[in-house]
Amino acid sequence: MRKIVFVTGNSGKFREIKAILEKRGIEVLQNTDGYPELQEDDLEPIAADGARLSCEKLGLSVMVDDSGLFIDALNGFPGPYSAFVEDHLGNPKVLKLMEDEENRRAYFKSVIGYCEPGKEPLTFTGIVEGNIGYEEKGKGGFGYDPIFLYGDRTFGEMGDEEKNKVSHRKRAVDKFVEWIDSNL
Ligand code: ITT
Repeated sequence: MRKIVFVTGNSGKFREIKAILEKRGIEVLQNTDGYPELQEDDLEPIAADGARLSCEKLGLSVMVDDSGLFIDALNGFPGPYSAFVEDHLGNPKVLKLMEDEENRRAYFKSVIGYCEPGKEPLTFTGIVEGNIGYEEKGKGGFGYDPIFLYGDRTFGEMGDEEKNKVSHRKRAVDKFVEWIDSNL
């Protein structure tokens, strides 16, 4: 079985990627060393840089996932600051910011960065569109899942199996696997 090291401290991301890649015959090993994140508006350079730094440090081929929630009415906030906002404000305060907004549109984006020793990093992007709910619903998933409506249910109400069929992360992983299948 092919193996890949995934550098992340986020157990929700790890659980999802592991389940998605296992179905494609790839075993995922978690490394929690972390890496300093670039401050950028786009996730692609953050993921590429994180993959390159981790690869150089570990001397191994590695993947990372940089992701975030982009809310239309808040001009894309929290976007690249999603982890900080989730940790310091949490879903109730994000809902509060959205209280008077009729435009509930939002999307999740996941960028997988992959780097092999001595090579330039590659990125694979996945997006899923949805809406911000008016209250938290569901106990599944992690992070913003209880406030992200996909159709009439939140990702938090769906559970991993169902979320992993349509999520931004699944869409990014599909592109990554396509690349693996034709290049490795
Ligand atoms: P690593 O960098 O160690 O992988 P992190 O949690 O710091 O973990 P990010 O910098 O990519 O990762 O932050 C992304 C944040 O966006 C994450 O902490 C969640 O709050 C949120 N997020 C990303 N994907 C999500 C998803 O599928 N469901 C809910 N929230 C998500």
